[in-house]
Amino acid sequence: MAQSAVKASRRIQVSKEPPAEPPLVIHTLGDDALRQPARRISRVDDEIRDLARAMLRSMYHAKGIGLAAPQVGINKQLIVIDLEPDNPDHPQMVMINPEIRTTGGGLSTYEEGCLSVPGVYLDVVRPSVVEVSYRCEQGRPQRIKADGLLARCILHEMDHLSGVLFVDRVTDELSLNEGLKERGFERGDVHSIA
Ligand code: K1U
Ligand code: ZN
Repeated sequence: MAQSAVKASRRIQVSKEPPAEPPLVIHTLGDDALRQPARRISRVDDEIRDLARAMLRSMYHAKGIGLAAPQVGINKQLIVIDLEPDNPDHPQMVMINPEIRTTGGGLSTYEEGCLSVPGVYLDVVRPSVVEVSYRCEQGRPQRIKADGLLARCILHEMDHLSGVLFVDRVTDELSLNEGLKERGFERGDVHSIA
């Protein structure tokens, strides 16, 4: 294989057209797979890149802007993000073994959703800015300082890697109970963080 072809196969760029069928099934609140801390990835190889591609396609199918491997039942520290799924020129992000380096910028509140708790949207307070180190799909170390929706999405996806769901961080008990009931989820499956 030519060198350029080898490099291209290590890059991740999948069609943003939602597939008719999702390659991977997304687990929902109450499923134990969502509560396991994810394992570090020791080698970034084709298997990991294929998983990232399948996760991106599943995310586009579900109309989300992010997805973490535990949501598709895979216990690995891998997340994918695309804040503009309708924009073909907006980059797709793959983050392997992400680690929070700093948080700052005060706190902000945002109404979050989660593909693992479909139809439930509730306010969550998080740091406004986050600095994260990770490896990209080619295994190279990266560092990013994010704010706005990107910071929000990174923190939400990194929670998934620790077995934490956004509903665990909701402090408005009344809205939480209503939102869960409306969508048929059990309050007992939420592990509220004090
Ligand atoms: O992890 C996930 O379940 C994906 C989640 C990411 C996320 C959304 C909002 C705030 C924080 C994290 C979703 O994509 S849920 C779907 C959703 O809320 C949304 C979809 C398209 C545009 C904007 C939001
Ligand atoms: Zn989620």
